[in-house]
Amino acid sequence: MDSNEFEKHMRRQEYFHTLRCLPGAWVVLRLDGRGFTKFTERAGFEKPFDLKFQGLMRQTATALLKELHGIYAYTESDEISVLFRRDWDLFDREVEKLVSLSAAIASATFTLVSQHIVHFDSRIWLGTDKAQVVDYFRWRQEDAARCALNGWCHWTLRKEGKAPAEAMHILSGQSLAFKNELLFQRGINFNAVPLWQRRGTGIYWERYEKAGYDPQHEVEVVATRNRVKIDEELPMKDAYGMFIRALLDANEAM
Ligand SMILES: Nc1nc2c(ncn2[C@@H]2O[C@H](COP(=O)(O)OP(=O)(O)OP(=O)(O)O)[C@@H](O)[C@H]2O)c(=O)[nH]1
Ligand SMILES: [Mg+2]
Repeated sequence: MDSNEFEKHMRRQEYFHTLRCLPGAWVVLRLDGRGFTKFTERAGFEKPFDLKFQGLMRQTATALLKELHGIYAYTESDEISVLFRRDWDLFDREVEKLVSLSAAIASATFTLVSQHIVHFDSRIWLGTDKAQVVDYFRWRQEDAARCALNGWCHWTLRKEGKAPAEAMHILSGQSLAFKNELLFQRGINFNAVPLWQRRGTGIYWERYEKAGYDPQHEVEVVATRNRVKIDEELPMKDAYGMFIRALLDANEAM
């Protein structure tokens, strides 16, 4: 075998390297913190929710949005979803690159800003039409609402002195009404907890006008720029679906 053949032969075993995201599909990367149940406890973040922790997740999501040229990032709990235009062609849509580099960017960013070494995993979700993408984000938002209610119930019981297994037993198989009532009896109105806890946080580009001065022509000028908006008051259900739909329409490939 000459060296050229040897090279080809060995490369063939980079078996997944030719895998690419379906052309024309909407891509969502979803990242999730590894072992964050233990990590958040060890690092002393407030349970069930800690705005400082959420701030770190938002910084991480913003880094992904910027670095990978996304159009929308959504974060809830220890996960981040990042949406890309259907004609997005970063790294030629190579699966290995997208998954490994997104996990690297998230892990490095969170580690740097928090001063704790953490890891994120990453996976790809593909949507072949806009309705599927709307469903995807509604799905993650429903997960946020469910986890928020469970988290509030679980930690309220724990703070009363119940053991983890006991708290889980009390909540197991119970209805939404039961859980809302459990909190209400303890002076917590779940509908009044901050919206970001129940609905997650959206991060996207917004245009704004920046006033400046053109020294050459000696006139005031207004330039249009893009900046990242952190939306802590996302709409929910159908209204959230319409919000996502509008974002997709605005970013439709030509
Ligand atoms: N203290 C605290 N914990 C949080 C907060 N947001 C999310 N978490 C925790 O992050 C964990 C996320 O759950 P999972 O991703 O299912 O569990 P994990 O331990 O990360 O496990 P793997 O993802 O499978 O590695 C839960 O235990 C949440 O309680 C927060 O604001 N404060
Ligand atoms: Mg996790």
